Amino acid sequence: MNPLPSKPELPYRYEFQPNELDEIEACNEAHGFALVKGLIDDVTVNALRTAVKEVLNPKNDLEPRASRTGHAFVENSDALFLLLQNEEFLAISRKVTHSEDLTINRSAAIVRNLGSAIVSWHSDWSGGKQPERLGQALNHGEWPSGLWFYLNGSCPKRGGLCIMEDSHKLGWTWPKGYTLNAGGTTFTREGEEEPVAFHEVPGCIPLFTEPNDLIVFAARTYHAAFTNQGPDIRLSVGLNFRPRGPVCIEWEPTPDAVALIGRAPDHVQPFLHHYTGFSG
Ligand SMILES: O=C(O)CCC(=O)C(=O)O
Ligand SMILES: [Fe+2]
Repeated sequence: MNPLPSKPELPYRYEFQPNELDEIEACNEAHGFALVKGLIDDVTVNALRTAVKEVLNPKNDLEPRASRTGHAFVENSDALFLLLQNEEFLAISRKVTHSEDLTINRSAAIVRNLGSAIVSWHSDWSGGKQPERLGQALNHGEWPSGLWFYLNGSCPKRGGLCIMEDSHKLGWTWPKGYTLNAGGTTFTREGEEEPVAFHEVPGCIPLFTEPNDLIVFAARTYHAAFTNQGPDIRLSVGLNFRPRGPVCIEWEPTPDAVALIGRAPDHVQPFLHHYTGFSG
């Protein structure tokens, strides 16, 4: 088996301190991603880890190789409210969403057991066509789809994330000479039959982060994830925003969203104007 990729040396800086707002935004615009070091403290990391485990794996019965995803995670765990008190996180979110006033767009958490299947290359963006489901409507805009914390740290061995550099740009195509198979899991090189691993195509950047770091990627950026080789169940949580206001077309909030709006504390309320929740 080919070795897993190590941290790449890139000709540009993509790791930033939380106060480097202009640089974070410029890197995300130029290359489709940026990493922010040490954004949340260990107390928040532990609160988020506990929340992800309690909501998605409360009986600790996740099957080997299995994954579980919880959508509208903010409705199931008040731990996400901590992020809405983190002024640095909010400043970054405002900057990359291009808006002073934010509405929570969507949130999610994922657990991936050892041996989890890879996540094939995909872009979350579903703009360009009239949305038929709320999930499509929430992925319609140009605001970054990824504001993620990988709570064990991200690296290939631990099932971490990788992104395709520059793939957020209009007209971007897979590198010449490479063909992606139908499942999006491997490539073949022109003139060769032997498949190469999904991450061996030029432009793949495996992300190496600590649990306190934020991963930002742009709306259209292609991304994928490695199988988790442990030692721990992978825990991740993501939250993104849109400029304050309704999603691209009128959409009734789900009952769970209405309930959240009814009970959320004052500091969370501004982020719930026009919040819809998630219904698939
Ligand atoms: O689990 C991951 O690392 C990526 C998940 C993802 O891209 C998605 O759910 O859209
Ligand atoms: Fe995705």
